[in-house]
Amino acid sequence: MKLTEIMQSAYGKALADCTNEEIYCALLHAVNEMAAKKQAAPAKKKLYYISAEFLIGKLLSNNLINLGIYEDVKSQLAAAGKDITAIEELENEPSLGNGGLGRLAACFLDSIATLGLNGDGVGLNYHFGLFRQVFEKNAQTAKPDPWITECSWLTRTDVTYPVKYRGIEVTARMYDISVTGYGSTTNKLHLFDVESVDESIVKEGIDFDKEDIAKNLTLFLYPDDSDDAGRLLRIYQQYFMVSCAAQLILDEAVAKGCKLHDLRDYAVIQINDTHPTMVIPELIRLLMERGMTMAEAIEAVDGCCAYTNHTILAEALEKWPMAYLEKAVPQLVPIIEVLDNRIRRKYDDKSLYIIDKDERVHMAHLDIHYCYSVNGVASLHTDILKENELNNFYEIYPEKFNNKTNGITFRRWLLHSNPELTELITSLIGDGFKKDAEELEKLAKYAKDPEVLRRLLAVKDGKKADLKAFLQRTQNIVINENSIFDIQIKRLHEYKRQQLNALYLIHKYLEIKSGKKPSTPITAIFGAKAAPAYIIAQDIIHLILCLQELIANDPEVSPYLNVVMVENYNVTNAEKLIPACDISEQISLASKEASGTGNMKFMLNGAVTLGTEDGANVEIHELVGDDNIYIFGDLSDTVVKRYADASYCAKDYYKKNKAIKAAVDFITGEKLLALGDEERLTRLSKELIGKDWFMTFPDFDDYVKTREKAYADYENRMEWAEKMLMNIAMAGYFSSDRTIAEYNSDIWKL
Ligand code: 26V
Repeated sequence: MKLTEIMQSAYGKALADCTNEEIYCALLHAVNEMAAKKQAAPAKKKLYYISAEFLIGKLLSNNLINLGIYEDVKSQLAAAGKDITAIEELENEPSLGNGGLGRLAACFLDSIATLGLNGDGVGLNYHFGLFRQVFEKNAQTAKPDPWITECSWLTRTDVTYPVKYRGIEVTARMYDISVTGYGSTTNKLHLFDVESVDESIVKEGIDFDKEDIAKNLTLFLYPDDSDDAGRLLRIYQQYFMVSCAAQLILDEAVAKGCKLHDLRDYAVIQINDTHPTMVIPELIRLLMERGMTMAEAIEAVDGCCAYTNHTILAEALEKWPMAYLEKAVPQLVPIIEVLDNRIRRKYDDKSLYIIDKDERVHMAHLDIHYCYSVNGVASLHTDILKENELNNFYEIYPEKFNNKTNGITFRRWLLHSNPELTELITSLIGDGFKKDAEELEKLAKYAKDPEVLRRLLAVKDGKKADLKAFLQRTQNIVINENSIFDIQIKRLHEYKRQQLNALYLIHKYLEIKSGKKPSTPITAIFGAKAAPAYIIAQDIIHLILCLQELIANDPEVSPYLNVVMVENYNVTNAEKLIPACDISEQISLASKEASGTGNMKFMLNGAVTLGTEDGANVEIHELVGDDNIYIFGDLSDTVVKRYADASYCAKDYYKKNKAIKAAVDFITGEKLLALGDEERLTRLSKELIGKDWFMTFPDFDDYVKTREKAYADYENRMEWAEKMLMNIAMAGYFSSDRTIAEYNSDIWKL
């Protein structure tokens, strides 16, 4: 790629005279052209990864890296006095996902393309991604986050489909984003949009008219589903997505000679969580439109679909009232009834039915009965599905259940976000690990090499200084780069237990006040968005922001402890935070976090995990061994039992444990009340003492003890560096290339 020529022909100017905006736009087009040339010839069988979320993050540098031209472009820009990072910053992040599930889908697309597999993503072209978080008066407010600009990675295609609802029909158009594989072929992410969408109906904040489907269908990711109109809109969105996907799948299959009875030889559909579940009845409906009987259509769809479960939390499992489906998509209702009747005729057990006694459709049940594969996302999670949550289904379909431990793409989470560490690794073991991540294990032989360990610490120090500069520049926050960076970044949810971290920080604050000072200062960093309707989650953010203010203004404490809540946590921030981390907080209540993927990103960047035996932490623990991780807390069996016999009483712990009582009382003590909102702080304190549904108190003492041990160990820099190195060396297993290779060999068989 010759940038001078590209700019000359695009703008008739020398590269040095072009604005960063012009360069960004020209690079985008050049990358798209290069990517298009790498499209593979269509193969017979194709994977369709359908997902309501693809949290792809910024694309420019990712694509430059995958096309193998990042360094070249960077130096051509530098020669003309241009800084590639300034150009990268012009790109809006497409936040088309809520968190782990959407980010996983993005990592998977990267690996599917990298492995040269014939598979595309299918989703929705939300005009506003997840809300932009702004802190006002120590509380979260939500603003719309538009991302589509004139110069966009989206390419408008000629593909359009009609989508019918009760009373209205809309036209869908397909937009494509190229997915570049690392040194490999290019695939596609197909995002469907409604032609009649109207951004002008967005009112205050993220409020909009939820009734006007033709105008609002693709405006927002996951609109607030706390009211009926919101939930109904979600059904309209899901049906729009799967109807488009199903029409695309059938068209592409027929174009390749498929006779429809043999659909399974042409298409495999991965259903990412239950959001795309309606693709099953929709495919059946479309096949009937094309002349099949219902029995034939059900038979044809059999063997096409596979389902991934991403949570055991009951409140997160979708159950749509039949009345809603009647209102929005009546054409699916008779099909779902037939699918349910087939199950009722076969089994007595009501817990297996698709439609329950309250006339609600259990989307996960539909998936499990009519998919040929059901997978969990980490080994503990899959075991819990099999033994507890979905045990009745496992008994009848043991052959369907399988585990696919999640993974992350090393191109974004190492090569792009941490080039300094990438270079160090390459200088030691060569660059084979970029394609075969397990080669990282070769690093283990340097575990006792003081020179290597010193270089590793120097890389970490550099990334900490980078983060400091980033936070100062973008958020006006100043942190001490010589402190321990202890980081918890993820969606705010009670089960993830940011409140446990906050209780520790109060405990530490009280200790420092009483004269017990840490040897090395600590910076506790949070990043988290809370669903706008999730009140307690908002209260926890409020508590953390109040603690941040209290400590920042206390000269007795702030030299030793600081709390920082990063505003608007997103993929772009994560890319800066993760490489700078010393201690990775993965403290969910055991059994509740299906996998986690942040834990893997931190490990890969040489952070040491402080965590519970939950999700993929269990597998990290197995890989690195006891010496290179800090594990605390009750095991999932204990937790599951405690829920089953309802034996947990938070108040007993509060009364008996002085440290817990002191920390909880502090929430409603005069210091925080002087800064914060009494209603919020009181509600949170009551919730903890009266309920503590995610059992922070039973794990509190062990958490404090283990966190102190980690801080004490940090003092021995060489021993700590060895832990860092061993984490990096064992991270290869968590490459999404490995995960995708497993999906392909066990499920897709492309
Ligand atoms: C959704 C909801 C929505 C309603 C209120 C409560 C609630 C709780 C959790 C969820 C999450 C649903 C699915 C999800 O995002 N799962 C995440 O998937 C990641 C990728 O597999 C995995 O790493 C995370 O552990 C898992 O939480």
